[in-house]
Amino acid sequence: MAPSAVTDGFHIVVDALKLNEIDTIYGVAGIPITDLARLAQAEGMRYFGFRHEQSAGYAAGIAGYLTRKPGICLTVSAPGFLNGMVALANATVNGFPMIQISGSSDRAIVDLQQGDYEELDQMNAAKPYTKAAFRVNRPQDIGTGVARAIRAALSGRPGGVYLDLTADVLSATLEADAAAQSLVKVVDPAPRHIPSSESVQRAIRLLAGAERPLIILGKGAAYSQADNEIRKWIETTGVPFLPMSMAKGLLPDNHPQSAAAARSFVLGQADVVMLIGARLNWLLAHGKGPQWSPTAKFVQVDIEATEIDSNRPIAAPIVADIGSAMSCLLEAAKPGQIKPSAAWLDAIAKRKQQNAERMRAHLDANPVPMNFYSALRAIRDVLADRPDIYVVNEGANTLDFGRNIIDMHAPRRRLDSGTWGVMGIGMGYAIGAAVVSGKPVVAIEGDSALGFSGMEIETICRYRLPIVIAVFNNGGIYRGDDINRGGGADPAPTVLMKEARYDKLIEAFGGAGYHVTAPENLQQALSEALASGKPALINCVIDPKAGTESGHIQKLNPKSSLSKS
Ligand code: ADP
Ligand code: TPW
Ligand code: MG
Repeated sequence: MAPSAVTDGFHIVVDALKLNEIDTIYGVAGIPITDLARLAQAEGMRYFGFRHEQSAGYAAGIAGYLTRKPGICLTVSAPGFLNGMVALANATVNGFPMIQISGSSDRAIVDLQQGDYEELDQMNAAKPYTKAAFRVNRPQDIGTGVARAIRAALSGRPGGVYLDLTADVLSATLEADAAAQSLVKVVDPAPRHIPSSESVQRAIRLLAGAERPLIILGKGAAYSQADNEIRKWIETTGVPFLPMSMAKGLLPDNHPQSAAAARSFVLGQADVVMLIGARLNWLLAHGKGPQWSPTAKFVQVDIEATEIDSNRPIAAPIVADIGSAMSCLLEAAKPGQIKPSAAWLDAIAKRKQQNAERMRAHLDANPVPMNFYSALRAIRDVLADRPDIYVVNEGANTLDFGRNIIDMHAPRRRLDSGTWGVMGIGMGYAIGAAVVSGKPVVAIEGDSALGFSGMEIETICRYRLPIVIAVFNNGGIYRGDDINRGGGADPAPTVLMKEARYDKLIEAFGGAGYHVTAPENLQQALSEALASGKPALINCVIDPKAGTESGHIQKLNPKSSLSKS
C-alpha cells in the first residue's frame, strides 16, 4: 500500500485562510512563523512585511474595517506578539474585525516558566484586550481555530481576535485527507440582525413627535456599508445629520442636510437624537453635560445590545444591523410622518452660515509661517476633485483641524486616530488602505504622530505604494515653542526638532521628498506627488506657535501650577 500523503500545520493554516477567502497577511517574520509567511506567499496570498508589528496590526485592522473581512496580522512569539497587541486592542475598541495570529513557544516549558526562547503565556495575556482568544494545540484543530476566530471577529460588533499557534502545531504533520476534512468554511459569519417591529415603531413615534431631530452617524454606520439605505433614510425624513469623524463622507460633507458646521448648536438644541452606529462615549461628552440638552431623548441603532443605556437612558433602542434597521424604518415610516420643524432647519442654516464665514476668514489668511488653516486649505483644494483618495489623519491640532477642514465626499475614505485617540496608526492605516483599495492615500500627520510609525516609510517604498505623507512640522507635540521650566539646556517635554527634514527620510528609500514653507508650494508638491503615483513625503513647515495644547480636548488635560502661570 502506498503511504498516504502528509501535510503539516503550516500548510493547514494557509489552506484554512484561503478556504475562507482571506488573501492578505500583514506581519513581521521570525521564529516560528517565517515559513508560514513564505508558504502563504508561495500559495498566492499577499504578504506585507513590516518593520514593527504594531504597524502591521494597524494595517490589518483598517483592512478589516474597509473590507468587512478580518485583517490578518502575523507575529512572532512574546515581544512580537506584544508589539502587535496594541493594534489588536485598538481594533477591539474601534470595532474593526482583525485576527492576530501569533506563533508561540513550547507550552510545557511556558507553563512551568522554565525560560523558553521568547516565553510568554500569550493567549492569557491577550484575553483582556480582545473580543476572543483561542489557542490551537493539535494540527487537526487548526481549521476549527481559524473558523472560530473569523466568526468571533466578524459577528455582532466586530473586534480583535487572538489566535495562538504553537510552534509544535505548525510543524506537526497530519495525513492530507484528514487535514482537508478538518477545514471549516465559515457560513454567514455576520448574519443580518433584523430589528423587532416594536422597536422600529417606537423609534418612529419618538422621531415623529420631534421638532428638532438630529441624526448622528458613527463609524459603525460607515462599517455597515448600508450607504444607500442610510442616505435614503436621511433624505426622506429630512432630518439634519452630524457625521462622527470616520463617518464623514457617508453622505458628502457639502450635503445640504449636514449640520457639521453647526455641531455645538445642534447637540445643544436637538430634542430627539438618533444615533446610528455611534457610541455616546467621550467623543460625544457621554451624551451629558453642558453640550447637550438635558431633556433630549435618544433613538439608538446598534448591533450590540449592551451598548444601549451605557451613558444616558435610551428611549428607543433598535438592536439590529444597520442595513436591516434602515430598511425596516424606511418601510414602516409613513410619508411626512417625521418632519423637522422649519424653524429648526432655518436656525441650523443660519448657524452654519455664520460659522462658515468665520472659518473662511481663517482659511483665506496667508500667515508666514504657515499655520494649520492655510496648510490644510492647500491640501483641501487638491483633494476637492479626488473623492476616491483615502485620507489618514493623526496628531492633535493636525487631527482636529484636519477633520474640520478636509471635506469628505465618499464613504469610508477618512481614517484617523479613532476611539482611543491613538498616535501611531498613520503608516499602518495608510498601507492597509492602499493595499485593499489600490487607490492613493494622503496621510496628514503631526510631526510627533509620524514618529510612532515613521520607519514604515521604508515599507511604503519597498512595496511602491501610492502614499503621500504630509508632515505638519510645528516642532513638537501640540506646539514647538515650549521651554524647559527648570531653565536647563534639555528641550521641554513637548518639543521636537523644528529643523527636522522629514523629507530626507523618504529620500533614503528612493521616494520623493519635498520641503515646503508656503501653501502654494504645498499644493503643487501634493499635486505632483499624487500624479506620480509614487511614495512621497512633504515636510510642511508650520508655525511652532500655531497649535493649542491637546488640540480640541484641552478640557481633558489636568494641569499643574506650571501651566497656570
Ligand atoms: P464613532 O466613534 O464614529 O462615534 P463608535 O465606534 O463609537 O463610532 O460606534 C460604532 C458603533 O456601531 C458600535 O457601538 C458598534 O457596536 C456599532 N456597529 C458596528 N457595526 C454595526 C452594524 N453593522 N450594525 C449596527 N451597529 C454596528
Ligand atoms: C500611543 C498622547 C496625543 S496627541 C500627541 C501625543 C503624543 C501628538 C501631538 O503632536 P503632533 O500634532 O502629532 O505633532 P500637533 O499638530 O498637535 O503638533 N501615545 C499614544 N497616543 C497618544 N494619544 C499619546 C501618546 C498624544
Ligand atoms: Mg506637532
